[in-house]
Amino acid sequence: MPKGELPDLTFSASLSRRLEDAAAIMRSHRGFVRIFSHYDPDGIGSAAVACQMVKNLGLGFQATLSHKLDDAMLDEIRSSTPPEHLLLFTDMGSSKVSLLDEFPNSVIVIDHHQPEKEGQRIIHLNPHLFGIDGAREASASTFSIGLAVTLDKANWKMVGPALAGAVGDRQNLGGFRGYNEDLVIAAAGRELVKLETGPNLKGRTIYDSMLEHPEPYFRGITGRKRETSRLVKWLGLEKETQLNQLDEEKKRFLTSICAMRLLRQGATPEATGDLVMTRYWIHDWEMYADQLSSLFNSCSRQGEQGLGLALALGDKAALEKAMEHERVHREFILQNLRELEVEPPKAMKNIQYFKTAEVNYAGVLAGLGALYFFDNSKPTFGAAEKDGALHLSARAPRSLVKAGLNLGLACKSAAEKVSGAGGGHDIAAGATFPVDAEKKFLKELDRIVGEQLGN
Ligand SMILES: [Mn+2]
Repeated sequence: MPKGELPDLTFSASLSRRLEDAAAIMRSHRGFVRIFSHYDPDGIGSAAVACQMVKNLGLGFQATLSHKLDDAMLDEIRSSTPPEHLLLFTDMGSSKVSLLDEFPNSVIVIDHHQPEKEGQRIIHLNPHLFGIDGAREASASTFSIGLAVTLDKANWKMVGPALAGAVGDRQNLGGFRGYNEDLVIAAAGRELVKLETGPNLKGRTIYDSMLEHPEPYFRGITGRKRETSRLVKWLGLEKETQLNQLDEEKKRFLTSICAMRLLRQGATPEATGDLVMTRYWIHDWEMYADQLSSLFNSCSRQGEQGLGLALALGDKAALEKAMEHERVHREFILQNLRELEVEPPKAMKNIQYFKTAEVNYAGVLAGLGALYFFDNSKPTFGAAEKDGALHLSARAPRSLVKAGLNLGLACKSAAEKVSGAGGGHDIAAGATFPVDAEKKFLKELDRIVGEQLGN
């Protein structure tokens, strides 16, 4: 790189050609642009990048975020969009290439899900088509940056929301790799992003992190003002101290104390392992990419993906509102986890089980409890009642899965015994069944889990 020049992304010859094709279509376009994206953090990040690049071209646009792109929605788009409008799909579209190819409009798809095929008429930007692993190395939002900066270097400023999108798709676990890593290195060279390795504390200050954030969860501390103050004082820190104000030695000390506490309270090895990670500080946002991602997520959870998009585009009022949503969400979780400390899940022979009031939170609570302080020797099942049915979420530490546990299969067979339905992964699963079958279901579940674990 010549001196004084800012670092850039470099692309393979074939990707570079495709990006130039897409850029040429966008530059020569004179009409309206309709943007369609997924409603989750990666979809929000991609839509924000798309909106910004279209805006920079001086084009009018409208963005729609939705849960999925099915044939009915495509029909609706086709019949409601004049053929001279440009259609831009992000974080969706790769599974609908055949249908999109039949559209009279110019269509650009930026997606990272397994593509149905490459297509003829549409411009299809999907990492899988260019030898990049779309599951781990590029998300729709980070891949969108490729086109955005091909069009205009000013679009580099959208790299923060893009990284937040990739974090939402969990591509940061173990550090960004491949395409994402190249993007982060270039963004760091442009002083947009700073890489930091340290304890994964999510609050503005260390005190806030310990008091208000359920991850990592410190038994007897998190969610309790007096205890948090005492610990922060004992650590030799002020209430206002921020993580990135600590020197390396203080950071190491803090990390080891956190790790020790987690070990002592019986947290799983994965919880202690996740304590230290590489995080991506976004200068323009004055927050880490994972914090921005979690704000996007709280908007989606509330069904307010439009708010998420406004936030991603830098709207300060949207930021305030999203932070408020997130605070309410965290408080509910903390209150329930504190209660579960006092009244732990009921232990059966091979499983543990608790009930909570909110259907949408049974899985989160089961997951956090299992990770941080429940009995590690049994899988956790959390349930909540809704409309005469029990909705149950199952979580387990990795050690039990290694020992033969398969929660998906266990939930499926136990639910079938009581005319319910269940399934999922070995490590996380769920089931739904009639409320009055609770006892029978649990007995069956306990038996199956015992069998799987050879107890
Ligand atoms: Mn995605």
